[in-house]
Amino acid sequence: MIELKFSEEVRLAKDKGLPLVALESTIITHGLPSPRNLTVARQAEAEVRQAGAIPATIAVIDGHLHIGLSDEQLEQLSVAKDVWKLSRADLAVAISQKVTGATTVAATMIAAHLAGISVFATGGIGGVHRGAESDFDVSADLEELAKTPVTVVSAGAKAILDLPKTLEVLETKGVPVIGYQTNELPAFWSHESGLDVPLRMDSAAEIAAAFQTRQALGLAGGQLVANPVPEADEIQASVINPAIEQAIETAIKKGIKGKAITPFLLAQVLEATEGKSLETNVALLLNNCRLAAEIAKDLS
Ligand code: PSU
Ligand code: MN
Repeated sequence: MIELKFSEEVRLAKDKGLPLVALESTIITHGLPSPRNLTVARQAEAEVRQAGAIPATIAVIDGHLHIGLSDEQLEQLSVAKDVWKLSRADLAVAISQKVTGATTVAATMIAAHLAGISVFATGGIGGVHRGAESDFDVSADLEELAKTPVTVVSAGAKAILDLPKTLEVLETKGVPVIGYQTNELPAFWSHESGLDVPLRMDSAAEIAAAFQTRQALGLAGGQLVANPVPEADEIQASVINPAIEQAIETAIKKGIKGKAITPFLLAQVLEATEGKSLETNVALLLNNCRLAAEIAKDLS
């Protein structure tokens, strides 16, 4: 077995059976600009604690799989260069090659499950990219949701993606997509996608119960919670969509694809909205941290 490096706080929480919430690290290294990334990483942890659970930020540092990072480690990661972006395909390689890597939704789910953590808060999951019918770019996050028993709290899939196709793939893979207090699939920066969310729940307790029932049925995989961005913080779909379309056009012109595409599009949208997309991204992440903590409390 791979040795998991638990932080002191997470180890104590596990010993006492306290509710835990996993947090990813790709958002720190590839999703948000420095130095704001460090502030946000700290805020996300603080939000989980404030809501009564213990945060466990997950990353591979010098080949060690860390479950919970010290503040110094968060700081190091926020300025580190050449950090790998780890999905399911990369996790074992990064550990065996003793490198430093940030975990995406897929890799964070794997690590959380190994660590006995069943709730995870992120911003938006990866999904089916626009144009996937020709380039086949479908995030490994979707397959992971089908395989690994973790409840992932998101603000939907990032609106840079093809949301109808993302929903179809999740349905095919048997992943429950649960709108939290909404019938519409939220679209990350805005609450509006024009798409119906397949399932709806209005309380954290219902989400926790559905997870436990899935386990009791012996069904593999987790669930995706789609928690709309708070209305005060959202960017209207009519404003964000042109910025996204422009960003995608630029990416095509520059030939950007694969692992680089998501960070590139996020950075382009940030520029086009003069930083407003970043504020919205932070607000929805913190909102997801609060809901994840509630679910974790109901599960423990
Ligand atoms: N959501 C954000 N910022 C991010 C990501 C999600 O607000 O940086 C990251 C997540 O780690 C997600 C990854 O798993 O982007 C998806 O990348 P890809 O499309 O290459 O699978
Ligand atoms: Mn991809």
